Amino acid sequence: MSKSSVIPWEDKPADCNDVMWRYSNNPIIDRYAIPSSNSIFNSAVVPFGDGFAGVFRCDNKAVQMNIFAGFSKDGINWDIEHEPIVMEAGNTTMIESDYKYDPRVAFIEDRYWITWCNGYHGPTIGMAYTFDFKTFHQCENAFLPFNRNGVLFPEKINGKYCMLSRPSDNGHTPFGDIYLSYSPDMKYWGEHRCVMKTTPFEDSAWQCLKVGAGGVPVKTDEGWLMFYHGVIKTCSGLRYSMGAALLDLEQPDKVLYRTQPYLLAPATSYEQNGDVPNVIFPCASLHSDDDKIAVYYGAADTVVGIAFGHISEIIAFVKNNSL
Ligand code: BMA
Repeated sequence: MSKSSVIPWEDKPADCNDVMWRYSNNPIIDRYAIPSSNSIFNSAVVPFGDGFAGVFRCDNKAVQMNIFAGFSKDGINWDIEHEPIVMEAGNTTMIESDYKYDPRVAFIEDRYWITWCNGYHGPTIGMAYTFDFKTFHQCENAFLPFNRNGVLFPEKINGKYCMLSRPSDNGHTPFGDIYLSYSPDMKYWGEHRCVMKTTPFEDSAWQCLKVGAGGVPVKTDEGWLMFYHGVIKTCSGLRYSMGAALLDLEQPDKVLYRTQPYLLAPATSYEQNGDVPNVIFPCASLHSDDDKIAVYYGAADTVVGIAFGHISEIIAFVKNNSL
């Protein structure tokens, strides 16, 4: 993701002992922000023009899942289109999609690439590019079903495009590890490598059932900073929290460090209550050139929130609290 110097920001509250903290006006996007929506959550934003653009997961009142473009001057107040994105043909003539959800957006070279969970005989990774967030060109799905959480790196590594993903099943998958795949052309994906698996329950239970990549990894001197979600199965259902890992810059399937404690777990009313309680699901971040980062996350499958941190402090935390 390209850098933006003015990102949403709020200083850490004096009484906060954690490395990341929530925006005091969370949630920033209400579930009914557009007329058709039942919920707006797991969504992605990027710097665009003199402000920001985004792709939003809006489930409608029939609870059909689709993705919508949106624009913002400040990254906090968003105008989301009232109609879902309509795709034109990209590198394929086949544009099949029973549903679309959980988008990510990566600016690579000259355009914005959107990846999402695409309904094609079950969930897999859909791909499209846009230059302007008005016209979108849908490309071949990256993988066979079933797969979710496809997240592109913002640049080629060793001459190839790279994507994280999480092979899954057709339902509420009871497993999930993060893999990496390479492509010469954004169409054919291979050289699949395992990056990161779930943890033993006794080591770090919040991430013992499944893990999945969050937003586009952020390049730092210490490695690719990748936020991710981790899931535990509790007596009353699944609980989704956020952690972070540092991946090797040249060989990103190599995990250098990875959080044992979470960075953010459901604790506020909008994270604990909603259509799916107890979910923090990061899908994007904005970072500045002065060490600030704002992570955008879906809360309780209902609304969107932001959490802030200083990149250097997050890196130190990941290194000092690594599994
Ligand atoms: C996952 C996906 C996400 C959702 C999460 C919690 O399997 O469906 O979109 O946020 O479950 O319900």
